[in-house]
Amino acid sequence: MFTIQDIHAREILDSRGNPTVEVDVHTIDDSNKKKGFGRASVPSGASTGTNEALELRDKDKRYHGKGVKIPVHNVNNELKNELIGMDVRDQRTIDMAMLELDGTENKSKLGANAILGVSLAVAHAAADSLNLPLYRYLGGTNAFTLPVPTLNVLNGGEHAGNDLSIQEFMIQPKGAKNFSEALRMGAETYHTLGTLLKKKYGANATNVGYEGGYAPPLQNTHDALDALTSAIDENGYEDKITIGLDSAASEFYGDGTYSIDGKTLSGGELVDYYAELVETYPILSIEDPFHEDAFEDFAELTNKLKDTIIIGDDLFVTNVKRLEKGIEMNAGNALLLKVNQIGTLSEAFDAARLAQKNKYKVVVSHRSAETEDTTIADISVALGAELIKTGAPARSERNAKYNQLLRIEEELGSTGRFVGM
Ligand code: 2PG
Ligand code: MG
Repeated sequence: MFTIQDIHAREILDSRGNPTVEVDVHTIDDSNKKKGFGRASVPSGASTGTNEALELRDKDKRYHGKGVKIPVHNVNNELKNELIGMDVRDQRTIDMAMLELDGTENKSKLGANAILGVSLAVAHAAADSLNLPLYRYLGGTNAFTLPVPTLNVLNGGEHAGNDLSIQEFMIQPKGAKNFSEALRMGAETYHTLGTLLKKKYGANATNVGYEGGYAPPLQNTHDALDALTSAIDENGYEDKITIGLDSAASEFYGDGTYSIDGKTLSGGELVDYYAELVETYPILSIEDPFHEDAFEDFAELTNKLKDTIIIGDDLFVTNVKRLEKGIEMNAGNALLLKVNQIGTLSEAFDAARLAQKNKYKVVVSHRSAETEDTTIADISVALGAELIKTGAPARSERNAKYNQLLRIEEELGSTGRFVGM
């Protein structure tokens, strides 16, 4: 038995300069007294879905209300008391015990940030106790694959101080021969894009948004996509790199219509708008093309654009119930997996398995505020996810994940196939 001996949470800062929860889990192997250790920290979103599990904050004077002393206290008291003495390998039992202790639908009593910190740190401690890399501990004896990185090189929406409605313009070097080549192609294109933006719009255009992508002072989606395709073409990658969009459309939706490119569009008109974009540019995927409850519009677009990956983020919130509804209605064909939307590793894996069983692709994702934690890189390999999105190939909280994938690629050698596509 690998017994949980101690659990300790603390408040640290994330990439936006806001507090977040970090958790340490200490174990002991009862047979030989060998110690094990796991640490994880919790990310945070800006364009959060209404149906996400609740991120508990102190709402007092410290950090303008954003302190996390309450969830930290919850880990160091209720959760710790409940879990000490349990076998760290019993991830599901541990996760379910935390759910029971919380007792609410959206983890609002103890905080999803408290629960997730423990859940992820437990997985790390179990892997360490068993002397396994995390992806192998979580992924079992699978033949492992490395996901295509989908790099957010141009930011808009809530993530940037410009007027672009669409939140994320990403590049996907899916034609690379392996992950490291894909990352290189992505980084080269990112730098070319910076040069192009500077030449065309001035040095201010290379300021960056929350996820390290450039945030040029543009207003029109076509201008952003033109800049992106120019950067791709200039590197000779037109047959190898596709484009992914995250509209995060709830953020430009109101009173039944969408405000984009100076126009006001209905859901139906937005379907046609996307169809025209896909016709014009090498777009492989569109995330949250409509607001977070627009299951019907998602279904219509999925049906219309048969070769496009339509990803549900705020729509599904990594929640089995919402994904089941989506599958039933053929709304989207891919799940965005964010561990903090649901709050435990076991539930996030349930959502991923349900997606895979129903031929939905899995896109593992960071949040716009991150830390140096690299758990999602290992999760993407453990699940055999087709894509991982974790920002631009810049800023260390983003590159921490890409760099972890480089290490995993190196370790797997010829047994780690690049998903490509
Ligand atoms: C998204 C995410 C991550 P946020 O919408 O997909 O890019 O943004 O974390 O702000 O919700
Ligand atoms: Mg999104």
